[in-house]
Amino acid sequence: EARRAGARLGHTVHWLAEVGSTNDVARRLAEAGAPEGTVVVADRQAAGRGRLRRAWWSPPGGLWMSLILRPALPPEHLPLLTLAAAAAVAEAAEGLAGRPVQVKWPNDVLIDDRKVAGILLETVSHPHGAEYVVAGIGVNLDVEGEPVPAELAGRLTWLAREAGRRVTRNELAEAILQRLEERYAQLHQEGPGPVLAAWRSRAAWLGEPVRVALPTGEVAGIALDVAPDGSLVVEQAGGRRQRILAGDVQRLRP
Ligand code: BT5
Repeated sequence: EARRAGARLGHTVHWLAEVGSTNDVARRLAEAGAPEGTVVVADRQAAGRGRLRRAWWSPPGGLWMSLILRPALPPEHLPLLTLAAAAAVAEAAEGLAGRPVQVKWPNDVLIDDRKVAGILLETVSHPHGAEYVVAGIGVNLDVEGEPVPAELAGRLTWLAREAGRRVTRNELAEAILQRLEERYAQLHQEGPGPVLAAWRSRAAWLGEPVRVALPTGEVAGIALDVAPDGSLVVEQAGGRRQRILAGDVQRLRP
């Protein structure tokens, strides 16, 4: 265990060798009553996951981290935690890499259109209203000579490569937790405005034609904005605007 003295997030950090998914470890700790701000970090994940049970490649050298949050936010603002985390990771990565870092709706962090990090928020509600959120953050930091899986080659990048220097997991985790702590407090104190503004200022593809894959089909149009509930606003041909709560965005190139 390590500590960030006096911090709201990261007061307790469990560093583990190999786990299935740090999100599962954090969930077990949360169920057992671990307080908000407890953090789990693993050297590697055997079953790291993304949204919709997709696999997340988690070799040694990356930052695979989950945080327990017990937010006092209205339920409609919970999706903003994903945007707050993505903005915090982008800010931290940009500071360390010295390269512009963008966010892509809803949960991606990109450098030059390649994914450097992803966020996976899992919310657990109980009948009695007690609720916690596990915020999983995966950052490709270094790949330590591991071959990049063929299906990801050219679509991902890692921070050491972009920074042109070694960045330690410690300094990256510290920078992310510090930024996230600020954004998390801001969300509670000031509502969605500042977090949305921070996210928008780094957003990739706003104003551009996109195609969004939904469980039920597909929507094509211009990605106009992100709404106060964290949804993506897409303007379809003919001017009809649609708010999308979950989906995968692809850029449409002319
Ligand atoms: C995400 O899902 O981007 C969320 C990733 C969250 C990972 C963290 S690590 C700590 C915590 N514990 C976990 O088990 N998870 C969290 P999604 O938007 O669904 O993107 C998944 C897709 O990204 C995959 O289908 C691949 O195409 C691609 N991908 C997989 N591994 C990647 C990697 N290391 N870097 C970049 N892209 C990757």
